[in-house]
Amino acid sequence: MNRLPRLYPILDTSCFPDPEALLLAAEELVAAGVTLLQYRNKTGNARQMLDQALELRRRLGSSVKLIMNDRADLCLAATFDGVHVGQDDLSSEGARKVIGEGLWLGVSTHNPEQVSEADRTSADYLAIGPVFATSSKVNPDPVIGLEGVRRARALTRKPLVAIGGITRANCGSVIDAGADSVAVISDLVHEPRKSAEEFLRILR
Ligand code: 3NM
Repeated sequence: MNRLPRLYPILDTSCFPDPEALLLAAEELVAAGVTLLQYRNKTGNARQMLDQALELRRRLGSSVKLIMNDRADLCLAATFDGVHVGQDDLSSEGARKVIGEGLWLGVSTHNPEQVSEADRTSADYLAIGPVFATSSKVNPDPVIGLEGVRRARALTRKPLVAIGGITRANCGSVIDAGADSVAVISDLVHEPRKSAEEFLRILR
């Protein structure tokens, strides 16, 4: 896996009124310079998810890395570049078996024990969070703060993605705490292009 880009936007279907709005946001993010995107759909059925994922791939082309949340099977079916699994999804070993060696595997962690455990897997990168309070996730784990990012940094040499409540106002401090990249949902929803350009300028 190459180095992670500083900004890792997540397109969560619950933030958009319809599939077309999500696709337009994706195109705006790419126009801003985004090169890595996650598709997250916690409510749709598999058929809807695959249709939308295939359309994302078709519209964005192959130069953007696309990561499927949770569903290793749909990652393959949609010709995505990787899958991201949480603590309640398929295990990293299970996901790796489905996607094979070549594709990216990301794993969510929320405390030092989970970081150390995920560090021993074949995951290509680890996510740690929530760094700050977030309303984009149902039943989020306790907030870990910048100290939680520093602690995670000390426990793994894998690329580290910080997530949860990260905005243009606080993203610099998250990178300074040791994260390689910031994953963002809400602060990219309104005016995706302008917001992503600002993130990329701050994190350059
Ligand atoms: N996972 P926002 S926090 C999807 O802690 C997700 O693992 C988290 O959205 C974790 O940028 C989170 O709007 C939500 O806070 C991130």
